[in-house]
Amino acid sequence: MTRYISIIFLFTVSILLSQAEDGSKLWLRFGQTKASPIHFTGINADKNLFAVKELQKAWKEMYRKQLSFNNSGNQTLVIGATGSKELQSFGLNKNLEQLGEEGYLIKSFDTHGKHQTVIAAKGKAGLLYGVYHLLRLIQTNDLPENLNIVEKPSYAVRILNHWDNLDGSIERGYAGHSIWKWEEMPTKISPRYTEYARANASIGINGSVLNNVNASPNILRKNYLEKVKILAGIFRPFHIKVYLSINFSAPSVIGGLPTADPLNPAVIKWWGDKVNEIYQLIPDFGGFLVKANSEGLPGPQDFGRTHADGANMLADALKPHGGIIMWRAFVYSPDNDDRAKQAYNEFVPLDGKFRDNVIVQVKNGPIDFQPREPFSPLFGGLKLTKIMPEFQITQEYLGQSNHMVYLAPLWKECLDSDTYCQGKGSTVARITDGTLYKRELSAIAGVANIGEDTNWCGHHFAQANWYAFGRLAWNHNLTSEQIAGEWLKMTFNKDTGFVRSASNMMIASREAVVNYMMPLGLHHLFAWEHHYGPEPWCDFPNARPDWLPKYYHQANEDGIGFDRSSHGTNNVEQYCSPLREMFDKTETCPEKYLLWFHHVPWNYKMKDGKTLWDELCYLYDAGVKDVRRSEATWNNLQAYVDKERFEAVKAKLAIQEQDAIWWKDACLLYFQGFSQQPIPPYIEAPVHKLDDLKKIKLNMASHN
Ligand code: GCW
Repeated sequence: MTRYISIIFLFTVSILLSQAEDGSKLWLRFGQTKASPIHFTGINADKNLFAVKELQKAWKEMYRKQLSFNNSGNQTLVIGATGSKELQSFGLNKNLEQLGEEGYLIKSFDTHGKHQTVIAAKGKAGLLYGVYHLLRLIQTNDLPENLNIVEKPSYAVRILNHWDNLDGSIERGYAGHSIWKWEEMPTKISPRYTEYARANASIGINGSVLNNVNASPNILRKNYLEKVKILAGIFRPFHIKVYLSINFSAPSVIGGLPTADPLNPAVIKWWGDKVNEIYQLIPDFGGFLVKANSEGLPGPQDFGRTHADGANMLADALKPHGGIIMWRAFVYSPDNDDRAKQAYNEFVPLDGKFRDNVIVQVKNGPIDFQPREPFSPLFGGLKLTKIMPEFQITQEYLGQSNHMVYLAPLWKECLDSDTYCQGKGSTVARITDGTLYKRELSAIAGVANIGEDTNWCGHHFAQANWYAFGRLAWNHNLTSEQIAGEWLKMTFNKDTGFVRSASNMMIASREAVVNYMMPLGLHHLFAWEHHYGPEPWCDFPNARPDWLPKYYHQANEDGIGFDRSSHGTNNVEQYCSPLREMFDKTETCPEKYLLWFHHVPWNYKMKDGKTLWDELCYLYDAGVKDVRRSEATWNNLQAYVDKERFEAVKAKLAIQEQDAIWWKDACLLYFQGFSQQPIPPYIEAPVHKLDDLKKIKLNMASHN
């Protein structure tokens, strides 16, 4: 009897557990959300199409049954590619041709008393994306009676960069270990590989670089390539290609050659053979991502060659197979003057020297994924070379997996920036998406925030950043609000009031982190090792000067900020007119970049009449208040969110509030030592003592 009861008990517990809202399903909670009424009487499509299988899988989760293959009802869903019998009567072939391999149409037709909804595309990839689009409309309750959707991606390559090491650790990963279980393959294949692919495909991501840019040469060994092949096979139906980061010295480290000189014939042959070996295993392999001569990694300059020599040698090996090289421009050295200028100085002289299957991958800002940076002057600076933005989805410098920071506004700020380099309207988006220079190959990368945590990203709201990256890569004209709205409806709740409040909270979160960490263009004030908390005072003997905060804030008795104007390092000159002139003068420089480009006296008058010091105090304080506002908003939304996720987010917001206060107190108390001015009475007085804050040593070992 007791045994019987405990079985019932276990059964009940397992049902409850399987329904627990742990975030594991991301935005694909087909079974969890209240599905809108069924719109279709049946489906007319080839059962064997992967897109159709994906639709049916989701359908079953939503409605507990599949959509019947039946064309006789009056509300049919038709899915078909160019030339298929299902599409014959709709005359869409011409329109589809213009949408390329990945574009699609979703269109309603009323004929002979029948209302038909057609998902049509040139090929399988487009159909898959069309299906996910339709599912999203159902999930968000946004499916109108008549549809006329035409979609085509902004970027050809929409790719995640995993900084995952072969030992399972993740550089700057804050959601547990890597999801790639290299040791287990091929014996054990984690179900997460498929879930990962589905989640990515559902938002339009079509590429994945599996390993860290600080790459182990071992990834190119046969035993690893066999495992990469397994992942490629799982991703293939989802239209996701695999790419690898390579180590430039692989020919010597694993190939036994005496050199890795890109112009050496034996090295060229080694790479050619290696690339052939890869394509034998993975015929649709995407290509390589390369970090070379950067932060101590090997590269062509070790042999007196240029970045172009290195990139082109690899590009030539990949070219016959259709592969590409994404060559990172993240280069800087402590011996040069201003770090913000170095990538431009290195790469602009090479403009036009890269093969056509090379894209130079550039971080959004010239330094390193700070809460706010102006766009990198390489966007606009490189005219004859393909260039792609690299965004950081993982929050290395933005509170990691503890802070809720919605990143779409940060990325949009970069994409929407006008470089003016081919006149007005030369935005970063248009330069990189291929429209300005009429290029077919275009790409955008995001450094993934994915790990083996149950909810994938560490913080439930960090899922929104993975989602937003994919959606913006697909369509950079979407607004941050639209994306937040979609994500909230699918992930949490469709209630209009809930979506409005939660979306406002998300949108405000980016400016909040700028305020409580590094307002007015301040940057690189974070702690040396973990990059989590503040350490503007950080200094020790023999440290690389360009890795120390004081290199960047330059605070002294006169003022604060880095003079990059024409009186300083003249970094402003790397920007095109009229930005160059605008950034050059304190009066015309946007205040959000003031201390990025200028060293400004403490008593400088800001536009609102405050002194710089008072403004700084005001903004740090505003950041803390913003976080408190988010906490209040979240508490008000309790009724709309399941207990598990509500509590988890609430607990993280409490940490964020404490951290915001920590940042504010640390920065203001430290800078006060230079400004020698009181903290104005209208802001909250510091609760910490500077000496105590200086003693904080975090044990963040698990984070890196
Ligand atoms: O910001 C730095 C990070 C490194 C990273 C590097 C890069 C992968 O702290 O961890 O290395 O950027 O982008 O290459």
